[in-house]
Amino acid sequence: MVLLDGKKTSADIRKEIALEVEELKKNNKKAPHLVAIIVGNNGASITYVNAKVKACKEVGFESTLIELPKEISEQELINKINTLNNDKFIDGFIVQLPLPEHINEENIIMAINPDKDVDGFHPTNIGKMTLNLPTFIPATPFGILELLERYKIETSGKNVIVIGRSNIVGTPISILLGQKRNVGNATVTLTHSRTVDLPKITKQADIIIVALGVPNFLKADMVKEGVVIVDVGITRVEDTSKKNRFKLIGDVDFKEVSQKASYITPVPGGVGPMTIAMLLKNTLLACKRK
Ligand code: BQF
Repeated sequence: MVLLDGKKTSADIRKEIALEVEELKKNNKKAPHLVAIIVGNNGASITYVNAKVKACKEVGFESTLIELPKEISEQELINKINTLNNDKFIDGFIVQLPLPEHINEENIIMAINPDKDVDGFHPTNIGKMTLNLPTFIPATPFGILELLERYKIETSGKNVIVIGRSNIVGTPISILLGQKRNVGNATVTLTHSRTVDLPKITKQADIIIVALGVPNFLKADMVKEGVVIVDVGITRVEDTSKKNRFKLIGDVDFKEVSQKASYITPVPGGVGPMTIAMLLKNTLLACKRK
């Protein structure tokens, strides 16, 4: 079994980006500038957004964190987004999800200028992605493609099973891996809560991508020998022995499944760090496109 080491791979990518930023600066060009908006004080969201700001610093990007109160109205948030849309010093921005109940996420995503939508969540960008046109690929699926590429895992002609149909992971990765592209040309099956006899399907898979949010969901008796496993799950559970009081649990029963897998991502240190690295890649791309 080979570990798909997202921690190391993402560090390699950050180093590559840092070199490109140095080049930009040498040529008297501005460093990429990412803005992150966070609404309210959800603990996990704060951790994620801080990780993104820290990663920006590390590669030499400008970054700005905009913290807004949880009571902010949808219209006020849209006004803030419009200011960022029109600010020529900002290359890209993200609105950290999830948002408070009273704000409609769809309306917020649609307010973002697609050219600054480095999360790649705007319908225009999802449409472009689906048509295999140049765009911002959502960071988590982008990170999965990059991880498979760097470990030289063949996807062409392979049987890929995706578990979970979210807009952010399951749906886009199933579209991407079926496309005619470098890491692609797979035969993809997208499974979800209405899927009948999931183990029968997963046992046929060469590659399984699990993005469900159910800790330890995928068990050894659901997979075949030699399978490639990508675990996107990251459920935070309290752990008083940890200095940050939390541990992360994946959707895959790693102890069991790693015995049968040829390649497998760990949690933490698998897809998570790749997500952050690919957000940086999209921000660099947004800057270069201008
Ligand atoms: C790691 C996210 C659910 C909902 C909204 C490194 C991250 C996670 C894990 C991280 C995630 C998950 C992010 C690890 C960003 C990934 O070492 O395993 C980094 O920061 N992520 C997010 O911004 O919003 C989410 C998951």
